[in-house]
Amino acid sequence: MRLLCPPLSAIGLLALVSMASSPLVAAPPTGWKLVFNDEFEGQTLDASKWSTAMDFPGTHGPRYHNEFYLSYTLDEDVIVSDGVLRLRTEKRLVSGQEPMGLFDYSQGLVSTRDHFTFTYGYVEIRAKYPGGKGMWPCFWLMPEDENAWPPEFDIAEYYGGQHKMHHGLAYGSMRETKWDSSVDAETDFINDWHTIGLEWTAGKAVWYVDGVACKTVTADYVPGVPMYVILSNSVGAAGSAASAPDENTVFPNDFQIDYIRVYQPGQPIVKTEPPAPPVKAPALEPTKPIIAVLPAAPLP
Ligand SMILES: [Ca+2]
Repeated sequence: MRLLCPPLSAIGLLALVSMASSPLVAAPPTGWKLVFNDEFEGQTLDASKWSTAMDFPGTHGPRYHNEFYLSYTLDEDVIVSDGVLRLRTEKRLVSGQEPMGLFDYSQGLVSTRDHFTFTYGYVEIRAKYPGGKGMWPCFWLMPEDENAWPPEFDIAEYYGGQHKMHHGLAYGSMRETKWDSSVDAETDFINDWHTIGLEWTAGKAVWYVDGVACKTVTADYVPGVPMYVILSNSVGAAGSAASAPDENTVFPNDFQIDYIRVYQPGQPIVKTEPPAPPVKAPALEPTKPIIAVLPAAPLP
């Protein structure tokens, strides 16, 4: 059952349900069809669905994001076992080739770029996040057109240094990027498994955690372009939103994903333009009242 923003009185009930059973599983909108999924039931990553590197403007290559990160992407940090995708982050000296350089940490990352993109739909993962200062795991969408960023959906981006989950949408332009963001500092994403989803339709996006809508954006800046999925487990640098690791951050650690599923309606979602304003009728020339002037009646 799809749950919308619960009234306060229902939150206690939801908490009881969550404690008493497995995490609530969000369902796609009624009638929507599964168009992409990976249950991670094999022993290796399905190369027909995923790449283990990424690239978009502003990066230094497919295996290193930017100066806000300390981690370099390695294929060996992408592990599939026991029905779960594990994106591992490890503290180790890495001699990078793309770009050249020495890095103090490695990370696992997978991307559907070149394999699967979609415009509008419902995408959901069931996941358990790593915690600790400096950890920066993320479930996000990026535009297929690498020269057209933003948009960017941060469906669930965890700032380990702040103990906060970020749900956000970047829009605007490369020069003037704006963010529509909210933060969840209450839900325990580290010790518990949760379903996290985004329902993305024309002009509207709704973020779900365990089937409960936790953020809604209704705006012209909700994108309508093909986007692809990235799942990553990164290490932040000092000054980043996640901050840098300290001596208490545990390595190695895993961003664990039980599944990813993408659904779309049977009929394509078409963005409809708002109706044109009514044409204002031209003002009529004021007309003079027609007054019949009757001859004065003769006095009796
Ligand atoms: Ca699984």
